[in-house]
Amino acid sequence: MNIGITCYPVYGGSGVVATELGKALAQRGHTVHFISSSLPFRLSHMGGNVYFHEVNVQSYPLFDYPPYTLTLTSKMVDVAKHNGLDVMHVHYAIPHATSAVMARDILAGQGLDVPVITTLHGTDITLIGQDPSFTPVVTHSINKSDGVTAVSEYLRTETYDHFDVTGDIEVIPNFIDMERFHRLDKEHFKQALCPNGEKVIVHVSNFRPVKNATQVVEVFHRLRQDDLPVRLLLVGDGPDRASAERRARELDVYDDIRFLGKQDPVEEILSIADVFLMPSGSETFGLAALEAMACEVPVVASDIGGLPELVVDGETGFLCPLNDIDAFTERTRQLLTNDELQSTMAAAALERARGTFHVDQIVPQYEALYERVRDRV
Ligand code: GMT
Repeated sequence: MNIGITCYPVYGGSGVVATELGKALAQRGHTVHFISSSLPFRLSHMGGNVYFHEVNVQSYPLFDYPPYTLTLTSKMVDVAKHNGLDVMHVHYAIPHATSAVMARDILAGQGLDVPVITTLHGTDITLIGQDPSFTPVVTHSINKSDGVTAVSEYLRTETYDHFDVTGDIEVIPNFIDMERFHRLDKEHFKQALCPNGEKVIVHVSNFRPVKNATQVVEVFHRLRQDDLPVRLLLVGDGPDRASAERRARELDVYDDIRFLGKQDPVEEILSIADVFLMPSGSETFGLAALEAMACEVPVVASDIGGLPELVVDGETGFLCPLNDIDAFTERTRQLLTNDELQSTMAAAALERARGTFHVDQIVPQYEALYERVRDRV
């Protein structure tokens, strides 16, 4: 099939999922056209059947705000028409679903039938989409899509609870490419960071307030107070990085923490981790946790959102009440001080990632949906 994919190109879960999906579809023989404001950051190697179409927004003295949504719509029409797209698959409802629905209607006026699939990811539904300035247009765009998917049961329920959505929403969870994400031998790296055999805690996020990155520093401080030999690696960047750094200095643990910033080879860092911390206040799925699990790292996460659908409490890691720093500290300590428990959970995490969320298991679900909407069955 000829598949158009639109996503945010920057660091963020929905863009990662969209890009990995496009790459997997291309590997399975489809032709994939990415339509986005810049090259999606994980799309470094393009094969012969992967194309990128940049959306160039025009500025004009009259525009206080250049109308990106309209430029994107026109680009979708152009790409669909000239490349014979069978389907347009958009990731994150705002404004991608709106543009795609408009593009489909324009194409229909020209005698072309190009259905729209919208994948709901997270804050498009749980946060920003619920703002009254967006709700009517998000509801309309979902209802007018030809197929709608959500990345977890939790997100599906949230959508029905907060929007007047009338059609079916299919749950297709996020997935993992085990060829890339698996535990690598990174002994030299571990040795350099932990010369005395210290354990390693890792947190990966975009440091938005919802990720509660400062809580990771609080947990680490409590573990260090008991002289536990442990180091903390913080991967990513964003608005809360400065406050996390400040808190680390206040608590006098800065020297035992490495703020690594944005990193592409996350799997190399995860390969030396003993525990992955995700104290998020909201998480529809938790892709970063799945990447950790694939690298045999047990996850200690908040018991909220879609995380219970990923992390099996007491088996592949632990779920803790939201904002309960004591519980996070205690569960992390258990894993760092009990090697047998840690390795049992590490193996179970790998098994869950491979058995339930493997790319080969999930991508065919998208292909089946594309065929259904294309054939209107
Ligand atoms: O908040 C982010 O990390 C970005 C956000 C997005 O929509 O781009 O991520 C959401 O989608 C990811 C991929 O489906 C999920 O794994 C994340 O859990 C979800 N983030 C939130 O719900 C906060």
